[in-house]
Amino acid sequence: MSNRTHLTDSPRKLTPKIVRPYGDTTGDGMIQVSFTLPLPHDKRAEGAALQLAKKMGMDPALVVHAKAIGPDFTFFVVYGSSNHLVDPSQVRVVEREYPLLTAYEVNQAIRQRLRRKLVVVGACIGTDAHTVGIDAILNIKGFAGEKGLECYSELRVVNLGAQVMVPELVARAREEHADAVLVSQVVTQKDAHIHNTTQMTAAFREAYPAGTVPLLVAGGPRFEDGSEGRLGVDRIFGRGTTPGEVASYLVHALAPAPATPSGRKAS
Ligand code: B12
Repeated sequence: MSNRTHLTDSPRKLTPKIVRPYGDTTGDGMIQVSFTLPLPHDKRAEGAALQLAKKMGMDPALVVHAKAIGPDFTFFVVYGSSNHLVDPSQVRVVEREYPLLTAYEVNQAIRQRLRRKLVVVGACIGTDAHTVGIDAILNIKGFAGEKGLECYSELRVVNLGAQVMVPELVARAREEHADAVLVSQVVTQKDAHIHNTTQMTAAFREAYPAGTVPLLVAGGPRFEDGSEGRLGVDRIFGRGTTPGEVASYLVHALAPAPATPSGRKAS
């Protein structure tokens, strides 16, 4: 499963209303955080780390690790009791909105409903060179025991690889008559993933007549759940996504089951 997991408990187990983190004894609130301060490593820096921990609601707090990273920075690990409470009933969970299909079902659905191969163009855009994630989804060898999209007989996959500039991606998507464009963004420094993705979606909307833009999908470990609208993409996939989830989504979005007379979708 991806980041979109069910938090619902088994019916016999009741979820406690309020919880605190657990360290040595139930509800002791113990947590561990790590961060870097732009200070040389000395006693003052350790005091500053504790000051930050207290402001974050950790009390008592202990510096359990401090290491200089060059002359002007120190990395800390702080362990302590958080005085915040967590209310699980207030958590909003985004559920997967489509059924998981087998590879056979994906191929059948595309063959029967689209009557041609579904074309997927994928790339790691901007200066991002982290291709392991997109390759896990697209390459035959796949991920987590599942074969990648290249292995599906009814998908034609064009993987453009790393550091693809947006104009090149748009041009290639047009040339290949892409039904779906899958982009990966792993680097999040200075919100690069957000800037690159919004630039990409704007470029597609400019290049294609309204209503003909391919399905735009972004993936990477640090996209915020539910930020599709802000980024202009149809779907975001996060940490731990498997190729089967993506293939099932492509069917859901591009080759959906026709509605039956009762208004229900046929399986
Ligand atoms: C391997 C790696 C590299 C390799 C990349 C090799 C390659 N060909 O990909 C190399 C050594 C080149 C590299 C370089 C750099 N890296 Co690096 N790298 C990593 C590392 C260790 C693993 C990333 C990885 O492969 N994960 C495994 C894959 C399977 O997971 P994933 O990417 O999350 O993909 C899954 C999902 O997110 C999703 N997914 C991802 N993309 C897509 C796309 C679609 C369409 C879909 C549906 C799903 C999907 O599905 C995948 C499978 O579940 C991470 C740290 C870490 N442990 O994550 C740092 C990390 C990503 N790198 C980092 C950095 C800073 C860099 C450099 C800037 C370092 C430097 N100073 O030079 C450079 C940047 C190079 C560049 N121009 O991009 C930082 C990024 C920090 C940040 N906030 O952005 C990290 C987090 C390390 C760190 N903690 O500092 N890196």
